[in-house]
Amino acid sequence: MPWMQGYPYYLIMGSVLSLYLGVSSYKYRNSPGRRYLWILMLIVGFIFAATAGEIMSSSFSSKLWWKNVQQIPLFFSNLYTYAVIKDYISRPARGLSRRLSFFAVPMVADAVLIFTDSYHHWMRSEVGINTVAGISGISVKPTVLSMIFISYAQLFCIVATVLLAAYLFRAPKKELRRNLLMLAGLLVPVVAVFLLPVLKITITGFTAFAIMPATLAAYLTLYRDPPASLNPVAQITIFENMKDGIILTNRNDRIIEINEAGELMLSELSGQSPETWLGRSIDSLLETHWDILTRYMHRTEGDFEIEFPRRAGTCYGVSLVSTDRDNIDDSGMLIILSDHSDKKRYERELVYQATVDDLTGLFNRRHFIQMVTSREIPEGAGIALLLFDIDDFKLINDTYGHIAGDHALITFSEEVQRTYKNRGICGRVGGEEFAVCFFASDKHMALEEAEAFRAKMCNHVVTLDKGQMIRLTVSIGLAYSEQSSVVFEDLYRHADEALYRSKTTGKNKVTFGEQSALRESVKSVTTG
Ligand code: GH3
Ligand code: MG
Ligand code: MG
Repeated sequence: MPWMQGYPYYLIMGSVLSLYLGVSSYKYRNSPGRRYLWILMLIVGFIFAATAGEIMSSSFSSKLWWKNVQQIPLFFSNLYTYAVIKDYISRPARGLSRRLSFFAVPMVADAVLIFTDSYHHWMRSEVGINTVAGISGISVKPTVLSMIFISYAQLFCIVATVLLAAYLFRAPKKELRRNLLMLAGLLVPVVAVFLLPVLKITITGFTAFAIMPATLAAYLTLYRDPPASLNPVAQITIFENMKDGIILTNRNDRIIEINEAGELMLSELSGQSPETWLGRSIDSLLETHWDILTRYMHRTEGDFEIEFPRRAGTCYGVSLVSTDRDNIDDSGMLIILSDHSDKKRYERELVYQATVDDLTGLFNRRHFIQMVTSREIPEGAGIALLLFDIDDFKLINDTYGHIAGDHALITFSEEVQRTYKNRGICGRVGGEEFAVCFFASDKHMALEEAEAFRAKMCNHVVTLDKGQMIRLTVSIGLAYSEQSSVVFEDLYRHADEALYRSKTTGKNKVTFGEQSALRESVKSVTTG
């Protein structure tokens, strides 16, 4: 048989291939379901190598030495076939490695007995040379003890086959093809054990070739079949269950990957709901969202937020990541959408709480000051600050109760708010003290405005809870400045001093506060 002349080389090729597969699958040694395959492949590699050594050696003693060496991986190949299958079908297989070391004890004993056989002959009753088709290897007649050891080892391979066959029925349907492939691979060495003697195939090292299909099938199914490989399975599960929408586009802006959340969010964004967005162009969707479109088209990476004019309160966070940073022109984009609506609502709530007085709805003192100091004074105008305090408010509380007092403060504040809605900034700066800031062309205008406000407020009727109607008067301190560089604290101090003067000089009046003109005050007619 001419093809037989290359036999040792086939063995060496088999060895190199198995060793390569073993080394390349070493990196998965910690993944459940794949922890033992790399060992099995290295073992098969050693079987091939030792067989090649046996055939290629010329002396009987070195042939015998290689033969003995070959027995060790041969025995362990059965044990690790079992380990691979057990780990694959019942991951994580707890305590498996401890069980394996226990199962390996007889195999170690077997190897020791084989190596020392020339002294005791417990394992082999006859040792000779067998030459078939020009291939000469060691032939042995095993003793009963040796047969027991061999059967013990082969039992693991048979158990693995049975376990895998039983697993076929409970495994997910989508795994059927690869499980069948693996089972077919496994059946080769199992059947070969029984078939080779029947067919009288006695070529040395043939068993190594019988194990090869099993390891190749396992390699192909566990490492090369993408749905079978653990990492992609985990990735798909994570991908599909993510709350964030993940959308991947290619260089032609077509959606090539999208998860379920992504489908929903794109429909929400666009107002269209196709069966799937997969394969569709992203352009038409983004036309209605220029903020995303411009960044997307320029492949600009970054995070930003978009709000929906159509649905108040809905806010999405958008992250854009280029899929090929080195070659932007040919790059697709990864778009990650996250629903920020709750976060946004919470933020607004916090901002509201931090800036608005919860009783009256006016700005609180801190925010009022912040708003006033950040405001630019327009050309040709000055800034006026009204500080006012309700007169004898304690009396309201004492007469009608604190709740009625609160109610009075609320309705009073609504009137202030209404009066300065589009022309001033209003704040509650103390218990029953308020401030209004507005622009006026000169101090006389400001004074007129303050006086008009005082008059308005004392004419305003506050209706209390139980129907009682009262009028409140206010004492006002006014400060005015035309200098854009005016320091707010100075303005406030002048207004406060003026308010104090209003209070101490009869209440229900406006006093103009200015260093040079502190004495200037406007006496008003007391009403109410
Ligand atoms: P004056 O004309 O000198 O300003 O007299 P007044 O009674 O208004 O002044 P005073 O500062 O002595 O009293 C202010 C009162 O305002 C005392 C306090 O109980 C009341 N007050 C402050 N904040 C609130 C509030 O939020 N609700 C109610 N109901 N009363 C308040
Ligand atoms: Mg008061
Ligand atoms: Mg007061």
